[in-house]
Amino acid sequence: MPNHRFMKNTFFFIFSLILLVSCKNKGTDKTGIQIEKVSINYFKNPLGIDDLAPRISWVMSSEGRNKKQSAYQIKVADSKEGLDEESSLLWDTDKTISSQNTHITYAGSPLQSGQSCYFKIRVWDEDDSVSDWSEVGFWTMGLLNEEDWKAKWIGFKTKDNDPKDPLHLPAPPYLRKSFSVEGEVKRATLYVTSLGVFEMSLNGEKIGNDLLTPGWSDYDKRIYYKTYDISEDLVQGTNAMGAILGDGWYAGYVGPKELSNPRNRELYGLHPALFCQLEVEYEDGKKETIISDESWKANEGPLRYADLLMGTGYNANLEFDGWDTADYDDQSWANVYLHEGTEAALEAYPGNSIQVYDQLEPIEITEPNEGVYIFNLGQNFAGHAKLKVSGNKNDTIVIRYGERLHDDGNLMTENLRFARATDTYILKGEGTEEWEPKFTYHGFQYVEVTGLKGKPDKNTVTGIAFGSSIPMVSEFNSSDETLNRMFENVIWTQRSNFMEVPTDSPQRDERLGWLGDVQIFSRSALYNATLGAFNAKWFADVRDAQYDFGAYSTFAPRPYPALVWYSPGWMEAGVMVPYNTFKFYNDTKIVEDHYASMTRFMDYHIEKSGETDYFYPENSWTEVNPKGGFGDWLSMTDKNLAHDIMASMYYQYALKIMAEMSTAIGKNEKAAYYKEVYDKSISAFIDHYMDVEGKFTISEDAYGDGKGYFEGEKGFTGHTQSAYATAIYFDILPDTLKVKAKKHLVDLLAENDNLPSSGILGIRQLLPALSAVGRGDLAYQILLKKDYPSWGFQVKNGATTIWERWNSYTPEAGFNGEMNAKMNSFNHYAFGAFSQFLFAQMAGIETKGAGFNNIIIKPDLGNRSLSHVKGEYGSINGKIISSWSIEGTSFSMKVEVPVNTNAIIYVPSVGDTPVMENGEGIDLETIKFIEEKDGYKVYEIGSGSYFFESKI
Ligand code: RAM
Repeated sequence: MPNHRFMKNTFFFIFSLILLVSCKNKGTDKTGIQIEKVSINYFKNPLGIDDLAPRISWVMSSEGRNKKQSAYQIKVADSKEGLDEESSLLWDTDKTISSQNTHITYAGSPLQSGQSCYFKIRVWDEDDSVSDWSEVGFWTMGLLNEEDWKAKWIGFKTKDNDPKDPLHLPAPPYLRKSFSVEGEVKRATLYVTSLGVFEMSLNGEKIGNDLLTPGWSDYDKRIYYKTYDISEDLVQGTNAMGAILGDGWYAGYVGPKELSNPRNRELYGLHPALFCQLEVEYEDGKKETIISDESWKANEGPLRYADLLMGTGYNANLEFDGWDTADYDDQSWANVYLHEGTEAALEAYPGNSIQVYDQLEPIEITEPNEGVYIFNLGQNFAGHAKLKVSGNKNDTIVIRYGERLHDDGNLMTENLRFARATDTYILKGEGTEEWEPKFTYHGFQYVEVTGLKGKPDKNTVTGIAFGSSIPMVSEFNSSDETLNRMFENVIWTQRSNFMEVPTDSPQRDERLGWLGDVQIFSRSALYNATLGAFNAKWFADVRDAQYDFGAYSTFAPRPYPALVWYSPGWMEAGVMVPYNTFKFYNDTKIVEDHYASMTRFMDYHIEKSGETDYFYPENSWTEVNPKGGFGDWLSMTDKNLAHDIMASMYYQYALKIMAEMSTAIGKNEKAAYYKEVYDKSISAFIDHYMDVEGKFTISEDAYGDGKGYFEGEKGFTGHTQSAYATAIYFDILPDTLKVKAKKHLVDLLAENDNLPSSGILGIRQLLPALSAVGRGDLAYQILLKKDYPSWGFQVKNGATTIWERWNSYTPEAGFNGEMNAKMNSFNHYAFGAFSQFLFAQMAGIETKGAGFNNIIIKPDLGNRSLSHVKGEYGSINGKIISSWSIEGTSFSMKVEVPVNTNAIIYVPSVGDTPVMENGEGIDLETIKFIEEKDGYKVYEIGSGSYFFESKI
């Protein structure tokens, strides 16, 4: 036995020494607190924001325990040096007594167009010692006033490439402009947007790392501009700017073929256009503005077409070297035309632009037919393939993409439906040629290449994975390899589908922001990534797509203005996802910005349900299509779960969280109102649908022959896993009924070999609901199954992302023929909603209240079949770790809690066996014992690292 006390003392001595030395080097700090990760509106050093009251947040770290912030000071100035001169400060909070370290709203001098703002922060700790100043952060303001914009909308109309092609695929215009720079440049800022998507270059180099900018919004209502600092890239004398424009979501093919009739494209406008303004500030105070206007020249180029769904065509023989450099002679180029542009509001891009996050090498190359090569990248993802080939002039390489292979080794593309997803490259025949498509993306694991002259190798194709640049902040691993892979699958699925908006799928002609899928996956997604900005951007899309009568549309953005389509369980996302986001970040601005819209939505619900005691009896949703909405979509039950039961519970949950959000922003009357409707709704609902045994019963006759309902011929029931799991998870039942509901849920599972039958409206609820009623053991059993249908079954059958359907593929039925061709994605996050259970219950990391200031760590050990689980979540306050192990009857748990937070720790422990911490009995001076409950000993701790050991 090592002598713990000795080790601890030695450790403590060495540690103090290190601390002493580092404090010495650090100047004034006596707190041991380092300020890390300063951010503005969730971004590090953002450029071109248009928020006049940006919010400042920071994360702190410290080696010590129980470290707290008791006060802060923030200084903001319009130059770095100005931070030390009283007279040039824009804002100085002085020492402000407050423990708040997130979302501190700027309240200094009014911010101006184009202004640069530098800031630094220091804090006082629990002993009133002050820390060192943080590193200096900055942000810049965008162009805030209409008059600031001098640019004009410009474009260049091009023709279709191939008149015989039934698709309309015009050539992306190339635009260019030379301009001169004379004098020392202090700052050069490019503000740019487009109708369609753009890629801009300066002196032959692409500007920035973003792809598919400026992203997708309802272009009739708002259009986002991006800001780039190109101060370092200008040269003295002549410079040149280039722009290539793609159709993107604006003018290209978007969405399912049948929804986008008749032309399936040009949903917002016919031709792409550019709008840009370069502001050059010289050291001598002179300013110059270069804008998009009639003086730009235009041409067609080597990029023959580029479409999100259909792919890209490129003819390298048409390249014009140096077209975007100063020396290029553009005399033969045409003039641009002044595009009609848009009346939409011009706003600073608030989201996370799309960027490359990984590159994948093939793990295998096969040749199923002569000259047809298939590269297996080992991972399903969204992006494109980079090509490295050599050959003769005019050799044509065709690249096709697929998620799976048929049994004969050929690419499976039936599930892409109308998306052609094909890139074509025509060689110029000069040595090794490297090429990447533009303005398109595909969902794939396999790349088929034809047209090669020789045998390819692993360098011929590289997978380029890209998606919205959301900061990834989670880690999960356990002693079960399949579970670890399931989690990886969730991550890849999230990255593939967080593509500007949260989409359902990245491969077929769909890729829409389906609300049902987003709400079910929302908490899982929030554990994995910092989504404050990404979600807030999408909420604007959700508002823009909301119907005047209050309902939220089935997807947002909604590129089909005339389409009236909404569904219970989908539309509640408009309230649920903002709520989840608020809960994760304590971001009340999100609630405030979205509140009027949410109120309108709730008014609509309340009015509709008001006719029937504020719930939905059978057959209440005959006006929607399909009748009842989509229901527990893709469930595996014999009969459909009555849509109205789910509609009622989702509505009730919306009432409940609206009450909570109303309170959070001080609207107490509204909160009371929602609570009152909620209470009425619940009691009427239970009276109607639950018998005394707590069983959901319905009047099946009310649905007649089920005509008009999706798979209505199967008939309806109230008695499904999803129904009970939802009632328990939404916590809408009184305790007596909850116990009964639990029994029904457990019985239904037993009848089904403990395999899930839920569709996408119920699946998130299943495992947490079991945990909530003390059956975490069953939740683990389900989670770890590998039989059909289960997540483990997917992994066993080669899944590297989450499938759309439980039966997307089975060894017996393959891809299910017809069904596959209609709707079958292998990269769909809805069923990935199980993964919130890994963090919230298995690792047990939850927030009490909003924003992970008060943290709960309550691991559910389930059936104890796992010997190890580790969950890590990078919260807005810093990293939270819960990592536990079981060895026989010994349990240990490593916990890390960030500075300025508290945590309630539930240590599993039997009877009166002692709990140890760091090898010793609990030090009750720093760790507060709270209670013993349900097999846990409960403690309250402050920040720091802890190591608990107990007997279980
Ligand atoms: C499918 C989408 C989505 C689902 C809707 C009802 O086409 O992929 O997952 O929400 O239908």
